[in-house]
Amino acid sequence: AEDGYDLWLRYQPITDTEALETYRDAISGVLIESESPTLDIAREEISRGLNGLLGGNVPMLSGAPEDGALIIGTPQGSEMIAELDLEGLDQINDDGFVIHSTSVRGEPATVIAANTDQGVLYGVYHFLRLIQTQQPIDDLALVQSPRIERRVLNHWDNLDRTVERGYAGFSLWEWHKLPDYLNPRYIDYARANASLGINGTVLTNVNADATVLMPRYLDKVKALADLFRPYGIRVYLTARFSAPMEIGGLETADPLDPDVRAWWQSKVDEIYERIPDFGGFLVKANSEGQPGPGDYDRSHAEGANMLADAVAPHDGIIMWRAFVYSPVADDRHKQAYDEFVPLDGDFHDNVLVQVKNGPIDFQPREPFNPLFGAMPSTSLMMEFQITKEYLGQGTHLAYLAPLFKEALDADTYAQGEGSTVAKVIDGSLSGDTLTAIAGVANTGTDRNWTGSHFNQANWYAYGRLAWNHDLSAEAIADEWVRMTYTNDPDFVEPVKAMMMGSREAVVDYMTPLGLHHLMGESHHYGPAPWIADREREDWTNVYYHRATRDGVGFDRTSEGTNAVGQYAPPVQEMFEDVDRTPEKYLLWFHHVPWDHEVSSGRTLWDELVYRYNRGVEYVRDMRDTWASLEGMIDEQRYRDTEAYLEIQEKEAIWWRDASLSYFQTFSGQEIPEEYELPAHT
Ligand code: GCW
Repeated sequence: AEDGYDLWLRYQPITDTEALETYRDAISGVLIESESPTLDIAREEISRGLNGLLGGNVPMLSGAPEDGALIIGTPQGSEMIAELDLEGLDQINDDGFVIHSTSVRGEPATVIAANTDQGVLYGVYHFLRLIQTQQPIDDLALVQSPRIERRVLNHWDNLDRTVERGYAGFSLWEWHKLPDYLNPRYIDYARANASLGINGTVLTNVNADATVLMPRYLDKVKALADLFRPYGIRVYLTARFSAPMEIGGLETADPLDPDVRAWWQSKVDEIYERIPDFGGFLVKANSEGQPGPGDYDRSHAEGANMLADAVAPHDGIIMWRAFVYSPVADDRHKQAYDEFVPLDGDFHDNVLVQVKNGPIDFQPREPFNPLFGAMPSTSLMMEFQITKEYLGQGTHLAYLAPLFKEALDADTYAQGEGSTVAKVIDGSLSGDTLTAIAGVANTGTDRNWTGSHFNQANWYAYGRLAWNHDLSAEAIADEWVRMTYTNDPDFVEPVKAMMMGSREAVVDYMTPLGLHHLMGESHHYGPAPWIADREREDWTNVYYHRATRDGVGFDRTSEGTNAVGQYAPPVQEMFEDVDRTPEKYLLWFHHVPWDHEVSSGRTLWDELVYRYNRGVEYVRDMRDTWASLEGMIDEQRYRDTEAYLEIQEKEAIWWRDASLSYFQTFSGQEIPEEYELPAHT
C-alpha cells in the first residue's frame, strides 16, 4: 500500500507511454567507471531510479560507451569524462555538478559529472528528478552549485526519543539500540536528505542536557556519522553550556576559566577521534532557562569563541543561536538585536550566529528578523522551522515554501536596495565564505516520516531552497507533486494551486493582519488570545495583540517601543508609517483603532472578520478540490489527506470563532451580516 514512506523517491513506472518510450530510447545503460562509497550509492540510486521509472532493464555498462549511455563520474575517476573537457566543471564548487547531452568517443551520451563524488551523487538525484517530473533530457546543459555551504537539519530530538515540537511520532534515532543495531531507516533518511542536497544534521535538541557528550553516547553518534558520511551528511551535536559541570565534574562553566577551556578541548578531541569530519556544535545559551556565558557575566561572543577555539583545529564550526528574550525587555522583538549587534566583529571566524527568520518565534507570518543585515562582520545563518509548531502542527495543510521565500526575499536595505536576506546568508552581500542554513526538522517514526503527506513538501522545499534560494515556491511545489503523486496535469495543477495559498489561509484563520503569538499556552496549538497573568509578561498573549476598546496591535513605531528603529532607514520609514506598512504586518507594528480604514475600504474590524472567514473558506475550497481528485491517486494517501482537511476545517472555524468572539469584546462591533456568526452567538 502507498503509505508515503518513499517520499519523493517513489520511482514508479512512467505511465505516459510516449514519454516512457522517449526516455527508454535516450538511456541505453549506465556507465560509472570507478568505485567509492559515495559512487556506489550513486550507482545504486541511479539503477533503482531508472529501473523503477523506466520499468526495468537498464543495464550497467562497462568498457566502451554505447549509443545512449549515461556516463557518470569525475574527471579524476573517469578517463572518458576527463577527455571531454566539460563546460562548467571549472565553475562549480565541491558539491556542484554538470549534466550535458554530448557525445563520448563518437557515441551520443548524457554525462553527469562533478569534481567530487559527492557532486556526482547530487547530479544523479537531479537527473532522476528531471525524469520523475518528465522534463526533456535530450538537450541538457546544466551547471549547478549550491549557494549555501552548510545545509543543515536541526532535530529537536531528545535521548528518550520524544521530539520537542515533533508531530510525526518519535525520534528516528534509536539510542538504546545504537551502535550495535542500525535501523535500515537511517539509510532512507540519508537518501532523502542527499536527494535534496542537505549535508548536515544536528542529532540532538537545542534544549538537551549534556548526556550525548558522554563517551557511550559518542559511540552511538559515531555509528550514525559513519552511515551518513557517504551520503555527504555530516553530524553535529548540541552542546549544553554547562556540560563541564554536568558531566565533567567542574565547578564552573565560565568560558574564560582555563579548566573549562581544557575540558572542552579534550571533549572535542574525544569526538574527533571517533568522527574525524564531525561538523561542530549548535548552542542555545541564555535562552529560555538554558545556561550560558551570561551566567558568568561573559558575552555570547566569549561563550561562542571558547567553543570555536576548541573545534577550530579540526575545522569544526559553532552555530550559536540568537534566539534570546527575557521578561525585562520592553519588547521581545528587539532583544536579540540589542544583545547581538554590539558583538558584531567579536565572533571568531568559525562561528555562525543562527537567526530565526523572524524576531519572535516561527509565527505564521513575521517580518524579517532585523539582525539580518545588521551584523556585517559576522557570519549569520538562517533558522527556519519546518515542523509547524505554530501552523497547525501535524494535520493542517500549510505549504511553507511561500513563508521561506518571503523571508529570503525580504530586502534589508543593509547595503542599499537589493540587500536581501538571502544575500546576507549566502555570503554574497559581505563576501562571507562560511555560510549556512538550518531547518528544524519535521521528521519522526510515522510511516510517512512527517506526520502528514503534505508535511513532506516542507522538508522537500526546505532542502531545495537551501540548495538554491532562487527557486520559486511554485516550481518547488510542481516538482514535489509530480514526484510524490503523479505527473497528470489534472492532479498537479489543482494541488499546486491549493498548496500555494495554504500558508496564507493559516495566517488568515489564526493571525491575520500582523497579529501574532495568539496560540494556546505551551502546546501552541489552538486559539488563546486571552492568555494573561502568566509569570512572565512575554509569555502571555495579550502582550502581543494589546487589544483595548480603542484598538488592537503592538505599537512598535518610534512612539511605541521603536523596534522599527532596528531596520535600515528605508525599511524603518516604511514600518514607521501606518499607511506604508504592508497590511500583512499592520498590527505587528501599529496599534490601530477598530474603525481604521484599510486598503479594501473596510474598517479594521470588518477586515479582521473578512480575513478570518476567508481563511475558513480557503480550507473548504481545499476540501472541495481534494474531493474532486478522488480516484486519481492511491486510496490510502487520498483518505489520509481527506481526513486531515476535515480536521483543518473544523479547527479553522474554531480559530475564527474564538478569535473574533474574543476581539469582539473589545471592538464592541457586530459581525457583518454576510459572514457566518461564531457558533455561540
Ligand atoms: O519555538 C520555541 C519553542 C521551543 C523551542 C524554542 C527554541 C527548542 O516553543 O520548544 O525550544 O522556541 O527555538 O529554542
